[in-house]
Amino acid sequence: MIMEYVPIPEGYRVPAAQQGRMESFVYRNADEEKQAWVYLPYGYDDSGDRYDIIYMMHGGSDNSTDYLGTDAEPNELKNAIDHLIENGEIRPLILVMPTFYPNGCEDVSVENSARLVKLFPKEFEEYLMPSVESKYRTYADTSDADGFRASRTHRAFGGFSMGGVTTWYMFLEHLDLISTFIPESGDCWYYERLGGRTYAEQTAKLLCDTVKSKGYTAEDIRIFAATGSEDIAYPQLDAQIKAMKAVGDVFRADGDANLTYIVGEGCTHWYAPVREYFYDILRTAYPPVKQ
Ligand code: FER
Repeated sequence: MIMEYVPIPEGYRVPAAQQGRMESFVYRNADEEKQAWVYLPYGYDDSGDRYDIIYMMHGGSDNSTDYLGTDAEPNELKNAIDHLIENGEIRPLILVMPTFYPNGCEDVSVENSARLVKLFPKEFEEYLMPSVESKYRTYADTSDADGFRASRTHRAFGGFSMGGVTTWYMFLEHLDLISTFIPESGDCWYYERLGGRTYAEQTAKLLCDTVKSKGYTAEDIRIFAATGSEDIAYPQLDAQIKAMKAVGDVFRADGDANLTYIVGEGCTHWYAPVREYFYDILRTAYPPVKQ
């Protein structure tokens, strides 16, 4: 399905009356203490409810503040999400912005970033997700493999650029933990760097075979991909998406679609449009839950 790129309305860029909270979240991985940013929706503390959760990864040489900002400096996307929730356009949800860089990492080259994003699915499964979801009220009843698998339909992972590359690694490794994937301006680098174009058919087949080999079907996964027509990642992601549509019945772009694709006309490789695609995706992917 092709989804239209709709910019964030001016009135949604400014602070909402009912504001969610940006919280710094510290956890340990195998080597050190790391920090992520967490967005908690307005009313979280009083509700006792459980919430869908979305993890969003930044791009190469960027950091965990780039998607939503911080508590001191929330950005237009954070404000827009507050408005969407306040006006009942989406369900309230929890967002987590982690980083694939170790603390103080000075080598943010594409080579080193590509090496690190490949390692991230392990950190996610062993350290980040259990730490986050034992603290915050997600649909994981228990913070163990059973609890995380049983709640996979309430968990999403996405990201921009190298964060999009990360998203495809997460797809290959953690379909049992995650149902919804939001790759923005980043392709799958399983075969080689920029492999979404150079190995488009092979990549599509690998993704398709991964779904099937784990016993899942089209109904079990959702992909919301986005990029800009002038984005440096466009040729890679576009070739990959085209090949995915052609590969068989696992990725459906028409009818009962599970593969949704936004191309922002004239948009380039940076956060302003990428935050807006995410705003659009939220409105489609997370409608309010009917009482
Ligand atoms: C792409 C995916 C990721 C791409 C670039 C990147 C040029 C990331 C680059 C960087 O972090 O420098 O398809 O296309």
